Amino acid sequence: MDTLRLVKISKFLSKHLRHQPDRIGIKLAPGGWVVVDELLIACANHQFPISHGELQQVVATSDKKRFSFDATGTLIRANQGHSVEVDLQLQPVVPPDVLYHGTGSKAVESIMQTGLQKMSRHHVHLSQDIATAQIVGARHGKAVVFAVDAAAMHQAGYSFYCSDNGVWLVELVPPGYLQTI
Ligand code: HQG
Repeated sequence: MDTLRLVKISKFLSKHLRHQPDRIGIKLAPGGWVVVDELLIACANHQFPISHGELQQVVATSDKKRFSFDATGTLIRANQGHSVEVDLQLQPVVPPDVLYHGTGSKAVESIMQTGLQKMSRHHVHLSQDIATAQIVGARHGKAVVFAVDAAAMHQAGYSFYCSDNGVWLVELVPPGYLQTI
């Protein structure tokens, strides 16, 4: 499959598994799961037929492991990034001492005042390495990377979650735990 088709399918799946399942008449079960066969029928019914093979290839090759099948391969979900109400059933885990968040330079002042907010997503997204944070930040203009004192936040009682694709998630990062690097 060519890259263009791959990206197109990935975007279509992101849109409907994270943001607008209603648009193609699917419902996310707890955990964000959708029956694969139902998804493929819904896609075909909405002028976007995807073969089972293509779906498997997109899940396997997505640069950020955006989607997962369950153990049986009959269910699929987006690993994170939802804006619709969904309980991903993630378990809180002890975070690494330091995590990183990349943003655009224009947002820095506001973030220093009100902290990192989840905006339209369910959580604030953090990464374990600076390079990833830089790439995420560059999506918003000139990238600025914050170091997050996750150890202190954990100590203070904040819950951290790690999605299937290694993105760290937290409800909020107050300004006191942030430092630009
Ligand atoms: C900023 C992509 C002003 C925040 C990426 C960010 C990631 C504030 C933007 C994933 C703020 C929200 C998530 C405040 C936060 N004042 N700006 N108080 N608090 N912000 O896209 O973290 O392609 O919702 O810094 O690779 O950029 O979707 O979050 O710049 O993994 O798979 O508000 O999305 O992955 O932007 O990106 P986003 P994000 P996917």
